[in-house]
Amino acid sequence: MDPNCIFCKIVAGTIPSRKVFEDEDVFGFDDINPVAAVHFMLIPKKHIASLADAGPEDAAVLGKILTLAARLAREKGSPEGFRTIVNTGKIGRQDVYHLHVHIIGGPNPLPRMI
Ligand code: DGP
Repeated sequence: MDPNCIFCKIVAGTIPSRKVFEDEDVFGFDDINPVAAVHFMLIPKKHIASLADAGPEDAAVLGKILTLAARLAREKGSPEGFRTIVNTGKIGRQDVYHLHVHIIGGPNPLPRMI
């Protein structure tokens, strides 16, 4: 845990969040500024600053996050698909430096970004 990291504090429960998932490795919670009807994030509990800082030892938790995404998106109201985004570093416009995967969806098709 990084005591200065807001997502570490969310995992620890010292900052409240709307939790959507938790196990020993992964925490999921709704984004505070949703951009669509469904918008939550999955994060490793371990503090990894960004995707650029993940190493081979983090492959299992990253795989777990990606395989959880579809199940949780379905449960949260996005059964017909969703978008995953991992903003990384300054160029990727990352704001919070604790690796997180955005899962964005809902009942309607999203605007095309790429
Ligand atoms: P980014 O680093 O740009 O990929 O996005 C960070 C996201 O984290 C942004 O969509 C807003 C969200 N966020 C920031 N602070 C909090 C918080 O305290 N609680 C929750 N639930 N979300 C937060």
